[in-house]
Amino acid sequence: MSDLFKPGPEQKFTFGLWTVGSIGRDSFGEPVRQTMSPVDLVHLLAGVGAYGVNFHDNDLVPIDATSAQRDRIVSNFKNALAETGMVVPMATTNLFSDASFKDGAFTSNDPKVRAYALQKTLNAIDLGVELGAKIHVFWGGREGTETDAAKDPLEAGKRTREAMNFLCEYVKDNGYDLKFALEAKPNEPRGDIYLPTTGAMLGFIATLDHPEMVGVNPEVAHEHMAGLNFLHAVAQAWDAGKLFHIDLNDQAFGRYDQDFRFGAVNIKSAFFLVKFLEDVGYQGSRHFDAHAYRTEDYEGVKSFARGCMRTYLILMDKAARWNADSEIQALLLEINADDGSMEAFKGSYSTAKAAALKEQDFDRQSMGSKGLAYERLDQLTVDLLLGTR
Ligand code: GLT
Ligand code: MN
Ligand code: MN
Repeated sequence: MSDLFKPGPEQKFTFGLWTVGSIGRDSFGEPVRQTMSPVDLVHLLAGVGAYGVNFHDNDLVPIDATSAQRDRIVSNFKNALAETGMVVPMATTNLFSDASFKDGAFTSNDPKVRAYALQKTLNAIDLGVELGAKIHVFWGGREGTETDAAKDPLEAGKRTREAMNFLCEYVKDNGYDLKFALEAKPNEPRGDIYLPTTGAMLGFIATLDHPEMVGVNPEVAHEHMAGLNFLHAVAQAWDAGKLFHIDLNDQAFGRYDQDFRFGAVNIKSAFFLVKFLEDVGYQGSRHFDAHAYRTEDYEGVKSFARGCMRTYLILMDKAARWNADSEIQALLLEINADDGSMEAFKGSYSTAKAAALKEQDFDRQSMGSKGLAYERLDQLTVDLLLGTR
């Protein structure tokens, strides 16, 4: 593979322990790969050139570990990080696997489950911070319903808000340098999950006591499952100053939660996403929340991980070419041409401006009949992506 597409620390490419560590279990089939230890996974990731590794509390420390076992596991993991130079930018809490969370964690109707979820998250925050994490992700996979007879959506919202407010205060109380990133998903494993899109999360964050501590972790596959344009969700999050983290993968529209290798399905949307992140200067982790096909052994898992990063780097190169392509840029200039005749109507409101605007004649026919050359622009993009340009 050419050096041009060699990952480096500047891209902050990260993977979850649960991604390369996926043993390929699904609802219809048993595991197809042996479980690898967190320490071995750190070495695998370092070997393929990743920058960092993220984890759920229980990816690293089993849910029933004693505190002596926890300390030994954490110390071995720290050694592996030191040996490989890998870092832990993000940690998260598993609030979905254990049977106690079958009807949700923060939104459960059972106050004991809600309190346990809080306790588990406090411990997971401590664990993440101990290993250097600056972001704590919240993915509420079980926070939803199959029947709305079971849970009151208003109550569920209040419970989630109360939990997030409590956890923000805990972070402040302990002086941690930590922010939260909320990850939306429309469904799976629940019939419907609350706050199903990144846009819904952004609206919810504004209702918290410390909105400045909380942003989003949008995932390609999750917006695509909802039939939405991922780039638009990311742009809205960026505009709001809330793009704290991102989960990159791929997913065919309308399918189950596929979590495929980045760029495996829709190259054009992956391209515009990479171009956006590079153009705006996104500085966070580029986290691949995906896993290898179930057909693969661990060599295939490495190919999967290398592929995620390589595709990102190729698309970065394509984005630079797109920005430097004179024909594309000339078209963009033409599309965005401004003859200055509307200057008087731009900017903020004034009574005089509104009055003048009401007097202005517009040539609707010429506006409506003008061709916009988007067909040419899109084909130039396709040519560029297919390597004929
Ligand atoms: C789970 C989910 C992901 C989340 C992870 C963080 S867990 O794999 O499918 O989208 O990001 O909890
Ligand atoms: Mn997913
Ligand atoms: Mn995710």
